[in-house]
Amino acid sequence: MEDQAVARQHTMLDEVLGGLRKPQKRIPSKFFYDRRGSRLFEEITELEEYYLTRTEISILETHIDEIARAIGSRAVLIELGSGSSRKTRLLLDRLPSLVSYHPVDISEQYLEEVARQLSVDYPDLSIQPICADYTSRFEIPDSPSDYREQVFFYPGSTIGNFRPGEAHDFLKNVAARADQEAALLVGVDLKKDRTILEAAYNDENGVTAEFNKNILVRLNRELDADFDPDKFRHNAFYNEEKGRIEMHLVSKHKQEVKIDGERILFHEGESIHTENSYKYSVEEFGDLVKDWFSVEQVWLDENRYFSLQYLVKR
Ligand code: AVJ
Repeated sequence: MEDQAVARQHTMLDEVLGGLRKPQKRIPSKFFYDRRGSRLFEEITELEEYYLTRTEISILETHIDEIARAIGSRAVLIELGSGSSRKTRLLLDRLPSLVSYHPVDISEQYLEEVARQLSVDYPDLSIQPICADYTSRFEIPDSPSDYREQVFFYPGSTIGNFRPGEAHDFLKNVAARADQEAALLVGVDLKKDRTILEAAYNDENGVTAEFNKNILVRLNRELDADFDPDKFRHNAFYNEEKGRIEMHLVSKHKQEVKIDGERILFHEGESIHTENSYKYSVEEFGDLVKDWFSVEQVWLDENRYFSLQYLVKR
């Protein structure tokens, strides 16, 4: 293993053990995205119940002219958590003068694979993938000198994974690293009826349950743990007071698990909190960003389920 990979694994072990020693056990949701996790997430985005992806794509398609105009010519596009880059293709198709595209993602193999395919499909575009955990320090690459503006693309409502205070810090961090003039095109899932929200995280086919449990499979492989995923049950619900979907893995029995030699005890019914997915009103999100960005434009679908927002650095 290369030094960098070893260092990454150390932080992963520290972060996982740190979380599992807490009274409310937790595992950071960014660890969902190993190869299988990324594939399972792609499967989630195709589910009938999971309205987020298709709604965001329809907003992008409907308003692509206005969005392309907002981004303008000769931009550098930096995508945070690029995954399949599927939505980005809609932008790339409309932005022929783009100077470069930098997909940033934590999942190395997947990132390389996606970047390779993109360079086949967009032979004239300079594509420079960056394998990084953009939630910690991430370096914005040097851009060629002839670009006009940096535009960060952060779709999918992934910003909902942060608690509001963390989201505030994250936005500060992006603004601090960006040029004087920079923009952020961000997808934000909106507050709505809880039955719609809860269905999106409890699909009939159990793909989300599989995605949730895959984090344990990953810990077994990468951190020498001995979880039995069948001894945990998927639980996702809307916490209305906090305005977030919570995902948990609930221990079906009293049990003991070992990770890197350390014993972790579970009572029957005790859970590991694996994800938060915050939902905002348009107004709440405007409040969240206002120290660093001003909201220039907000595009919504007809049901007002989801928003795509164009923020400019203040
Ligand atoms: C990729 C973080 C936006 O919170 O909806 C999907 C991840 N988790 N189903 C979300 C997820 C369970 C997703 N984000």
